[in-house]
Amino acid sequence: MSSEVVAPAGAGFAGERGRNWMEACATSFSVGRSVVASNLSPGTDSKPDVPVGLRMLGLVFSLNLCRGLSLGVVLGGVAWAALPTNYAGKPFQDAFHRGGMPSVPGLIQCALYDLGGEGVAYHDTDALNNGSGKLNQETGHQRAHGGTYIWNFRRDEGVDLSFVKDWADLNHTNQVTPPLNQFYIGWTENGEWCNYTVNVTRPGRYRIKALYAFQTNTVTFDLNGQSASICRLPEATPGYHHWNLAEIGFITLPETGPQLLTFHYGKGNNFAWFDFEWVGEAGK
Ligand SMILES: [Ca+2]
Ligand SMILES: [Ca+2]
Repeated sequence: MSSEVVAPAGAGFAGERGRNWMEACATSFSVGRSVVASNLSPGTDSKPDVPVGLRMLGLVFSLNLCRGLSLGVVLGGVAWAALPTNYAGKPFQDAFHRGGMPSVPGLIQCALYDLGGEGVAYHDTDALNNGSGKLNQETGHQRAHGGTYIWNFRRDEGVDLSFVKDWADLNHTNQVTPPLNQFYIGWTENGEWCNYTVNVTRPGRYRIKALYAFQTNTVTFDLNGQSASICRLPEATPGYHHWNLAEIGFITLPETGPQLLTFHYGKGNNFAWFDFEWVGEAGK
C-alpha cells in the first residue's frame, strides 16, 4: 500500500575497493530498474446543451475557480519549488564522496544524509552512532573486506550506520542480495528522520524502490518541508540482515534543481538506498 500526496510531491570507499563497490551498486541498480511506459490518452471534449444564463453563471464560476486555483498553484509552487530558505543543512561530502548532492532520477544512499547535525540534517533517538561508533569498534565486526573508512563512517553522528558484512548479511539467502560493504541506516526508532538535498534533473512522477530489511512498516517523504509521499515496505524479511529490494510507493517532484527530501522512518528496519525512477509527467 502506498499513497501519494497530490500537488508537490553510497556509501563508498577509497581506491580500487571503492570502484568495485560503485560498480556493484550500479549493477544492482540496473538489475532493479524497470522502464514504465507512460500510457496517456487525450480526453474527449463534451459540450452538453446548457441555457445561456447558466453558461454565463458557469463561466463566472469557472473564472473565479481558475483565479483561486492559479493562486493556489503559485503559492504551492513557492512552497514546494525549492529548498526552504532557512534550511542550514548541506549535501554530504567527504574526501571520498565529492559528487555533491545525488541526482534524481537516480539512487539516494541512505547513509549519505546531509551534513548539519542533530535537528538540522537528521533526528536520531540517541547521540551515539550504535554502528560506526559502537558495534563496529569491536574487533570482530571490523571485517577484513571493509577498512577503517567503512568501520568508522560518520561515527560521531547520531544516525546509526553500519555496513553489509560477510557473516551477518551474506551468509544466507536474501530476497535481493546487497553489495558487500553497502552502508545502511540501522537501529531505527520511531520518529527518526534524515534530510537529503537532491538535484532533480527531470520533473515528474517517480516510483520509489527501497533496498531494506525486516518489517512491513510505513515510511514517508517530505518535499521541501511539505508532506509528499506515504510509502509501504511491501514484504517482510526474516530479520534485520535479510534484504529485499522492492517498490514502496510514488512521489511527485514538480520542479527541477536542488530540493530537500526528508525521509521519516520508524522502528523495525534497516535501510540501504532508495531508487527514484521517473514514470511520467507530474499530475498524469
Ligand atoms: Ca543513534
Ligand atoms: Ca537510531
